[in-house]
Amino acid sequence: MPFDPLLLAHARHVVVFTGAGVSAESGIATFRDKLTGLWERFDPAQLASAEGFAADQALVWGWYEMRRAGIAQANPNPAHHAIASLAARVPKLTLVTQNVDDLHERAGSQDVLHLHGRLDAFRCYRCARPVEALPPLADGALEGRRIEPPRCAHCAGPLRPGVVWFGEQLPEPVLSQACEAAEHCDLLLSVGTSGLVQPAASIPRLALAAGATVLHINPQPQVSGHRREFAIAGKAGEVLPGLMTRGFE
Ligand code: BV8
Ligand code: ZN
Repeated sequence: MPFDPLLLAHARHVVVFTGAGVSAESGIATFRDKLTGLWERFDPAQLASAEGFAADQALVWGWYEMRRAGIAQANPNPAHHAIASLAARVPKLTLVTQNVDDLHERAGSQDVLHLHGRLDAFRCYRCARPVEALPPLADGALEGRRIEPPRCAHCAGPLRPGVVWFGEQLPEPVLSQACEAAEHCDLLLSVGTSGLVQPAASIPRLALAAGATVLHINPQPQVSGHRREFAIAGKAGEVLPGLMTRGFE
């Protein structure tokens, strides 16, 4: 039985849970896409870790600066805009993202719960002091090269991106707020995620177990066969605008 878009109009509380796929049509590579250039021989999980950073700070900092430069050049796509407009159409919407870009915010979404932190925040790797002013992007960052991380003004330790690396705990109260929303919503839209990274990937299952309807939007959706779990195979930037139209006819 297909998903009934009118569930959107009748929803009391919608959770939108996004992954890298929601930014794919903005030109941001997903984690499923093979790494290129200097990083070709690495798995993202190796680079996105404290061990990876400690092993080669310039390689990892250069990778994040290339991504930061790419995000700065990217624009929100119709999926980000559809999600931002949905917030005005339902009584309550909680947006939970695994993404470290600011494209949801640039599309107008507010109070975005970033489970894995944000790439536009930096702190000292050694003393953890947050850095207020973002360091300017180094020349050649977009092309991708090794870049020595700037130093902390307080302890001269290297700066690190404000993202959650593999092996690091997810931020609180963000994670608890996301779980709370999943357990109290009546509809969860899971958009552009492979569902491989824990504990974030458990959010849709929490909603399903608590009685919500879950809809996956993904070119290659995976569903468990649960009677309240649905999928629409397609690109988020194409499916979401249509869903918004049909959902509020
Ligand atoms: C923790 C920030 C413990 C950094 C990220 C074995 C089993 C289970 C778990 C583990 C395990 N071994 C280790 C773990 C734990 C580990 C983990 O889950 N590993 C995985 C790889 C097995 N998790 C952790 O380490 C977490 N921390 O567990 O801490 C702990 C506990 C107590 C005390 C101390 C420690 C931390 C995980 C966070 C890692 N950081 N990001 C950075 O960005 O550099 S994760 C990063 O990868 C992203 O944030 C995202 O979450 C994930 C990628 O997932 P997706 O977003 O889904 O993207 P992906 O590319 O995978 O998929 C894209 C999807 O989009 C695809 O399905 C595609 O079909 C679809 N798509 C493509 N185009 C479109 C589209 N969809 C729609 N429209 C399109 N146009
Ligand atoms: Zn410091």
